[in-house]
Amino acid sequence: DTQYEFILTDKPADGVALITLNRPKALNALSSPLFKELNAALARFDEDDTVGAMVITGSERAFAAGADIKEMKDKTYADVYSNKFIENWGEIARLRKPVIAAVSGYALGGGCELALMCDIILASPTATFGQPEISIGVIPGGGGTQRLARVIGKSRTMELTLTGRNVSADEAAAWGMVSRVVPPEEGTVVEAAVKLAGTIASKSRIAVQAGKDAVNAAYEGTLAEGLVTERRIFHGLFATQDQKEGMAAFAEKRKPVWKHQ
Ligand code: CO8
Repeated sequence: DTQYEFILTDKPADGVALITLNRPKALNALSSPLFKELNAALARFDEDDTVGAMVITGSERAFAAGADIKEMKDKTYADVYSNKFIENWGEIARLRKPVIAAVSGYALGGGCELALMCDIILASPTATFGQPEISIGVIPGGGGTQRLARVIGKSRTMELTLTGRNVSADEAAAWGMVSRVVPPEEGTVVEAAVKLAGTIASKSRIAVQAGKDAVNAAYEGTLAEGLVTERRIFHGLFATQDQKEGMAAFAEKRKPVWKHQ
């Protein structure tokens, strides 16, 4: 895609958009210009009716080795505070469509946080996660302490945040940080993520969006609030054509034809 300098975009399968972080020499360090392009591409695909799910990946060596330390090193408190540095990097978490992180190699610091902002994380056996910020005199700033604590608990999050040690793909899977490690015989982690995205894209878009909203309610609020939210969204889907079609197709023993409304 000629309109971007630091990412590549593609539509590798029906209903699937793929964004590849492309600063290989810097191990995909997340600079402001890179994130601007990433947000723009994600927003474009979120609006694109031919896309049902998105995949973000990096290179084999690095998903992303963190925010760009060389860009950050001379910034002052006034710079980062008044310019709301990295605030709009969280826009990924507000997209309507599901985003899958396909992680190979280093997912460190902001790279780990970027993966955690996605809805599903698939890991290659080489994936390495960590929040090494403590070793450069700071702490995670893109949700690492918050999202990790919800996903892997306080004790593990404290250990990672306070020591900066890395976690292997298998350990991340055992902790529930990633949905699974893709074994080599299944192909690359990107291929597996594109396949998974294709499966999601083959469902009713409106039901998928509702499912994402409902799961996010579990992640963000209390159980009581979440149960109410889920039931309201479930009830709401009875106003859609896809609920009528999906249930009619089941009763008639045929495949549903989604209208996505
Ligand atoms: N920033 C800038 N450049 C980087 C970064 C980075 N985070 N990581 C790697 N690079 C560059 C290196 O400087 C090097 O460039 P050059 O060839 O010009 O010297 C090139 O990438 C290759 O890296 P290495 O030579 O270091 O490769 P190694 O295989 O020896 O080591 C490591 C790989 C272990 C990943 C190592 O590069 C490393 O430790 N990187 C830094 C990891 C880190 O500390 N990350 C956290 C950064 S702070 C942060 O992310 C704050 C988050 C803010 C919120 C973001 C929300 C999304």
